[in-house]
Amino acid sequence: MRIFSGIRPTNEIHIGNYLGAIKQWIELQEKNECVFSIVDLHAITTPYNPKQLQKDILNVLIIYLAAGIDADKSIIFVQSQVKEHAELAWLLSTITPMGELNRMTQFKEKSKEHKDYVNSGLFNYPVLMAADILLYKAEAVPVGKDQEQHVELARTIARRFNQKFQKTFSEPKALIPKEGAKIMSLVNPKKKMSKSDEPKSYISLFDNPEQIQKKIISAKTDSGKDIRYNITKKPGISNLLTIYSLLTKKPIPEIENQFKKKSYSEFKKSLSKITVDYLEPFRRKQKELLTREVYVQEILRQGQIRAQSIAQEIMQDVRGKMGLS
Ligand code: AQP
Repeated sequence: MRIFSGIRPTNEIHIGNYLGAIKQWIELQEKNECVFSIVDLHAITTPYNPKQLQKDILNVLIIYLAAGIDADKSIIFVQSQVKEHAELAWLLSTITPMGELNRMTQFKEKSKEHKDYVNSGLFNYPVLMAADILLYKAEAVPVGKDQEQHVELARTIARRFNQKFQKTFSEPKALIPKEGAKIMSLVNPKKKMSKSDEPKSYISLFDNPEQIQKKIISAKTDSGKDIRYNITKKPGISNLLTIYSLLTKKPIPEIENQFKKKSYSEFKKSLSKITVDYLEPFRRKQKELLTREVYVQEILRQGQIRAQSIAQEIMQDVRGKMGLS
């Protein structure tokens, strides 16, 4: 199966991005042909600092490598370096009704969040995402729950293209993890953890041990004392239990049992230690890779060549079918 997924190089990549998306990629790359992009064209649809963008791209690459993505097995590349993404997005936008884009939850949320930055690129984000996926004829897209609607739209666009022109694309499906598909904010556990929120609401994969401890200890919990999973009555503790379970691979009932007569603070201390240890390789790898600029740039160069060779062939086919030369 060919797989496509990506992350926006914006702010700091957090444990939600990792548990919801990247963690699945590591297993998938063993038996599939994987294409992982650093989607910078998506990053510029919300406010950003041009001087910071290349650093953010590098950070995402380091995270991919530190998490265990193997550049020999998988294609890792920067979206804007393969021009066909923008071209296919334009072509697909001509078969995408505005009404369908108007329904997209992320557009509504992001337009509320950035009232002075509601640009047409943000509106067309899902078309570019469909192009990202279809440009490689990917069959599956491992993402967190928030991106499910966009993958669904990519399916609709693929189907429409096949009907209107000729059968070209398979309809991609979203691969959403059973657990961790929506890690919540540490400040407001009713809201998704998001990198554009305040830093204390998320754990960055590069946070140092003190930062991790501080954020977990001050994470919002619920009334009562029990360490018990109940998403409606105890969203704060339930979110922390989910993270605990995913990092230790222990089922939630076992963790509840382990902390049966213990306090919130004991549970949080234990979770802090587990998180610090889990993220240690990320910090180590970051230090190492920041000193290996040539090696890192070569990974992106090779990735660009490999991605381009697939994209160019598919684009030529698409142009022909749409009557372009
Ligand atoms: N809280 C989350 N829990 C689980 N998965 C998540 N993802 C995002 N937040 C969570 C998944 O991470 C991947 C990369 O996301 P993205 O950077 O492309 O954009 P996003 O979904 O908009 O992520 P953020 O963190 O909310 O970033 P900002 O604030 O920049 O928009 C996707 O697979 C996503 O599902």
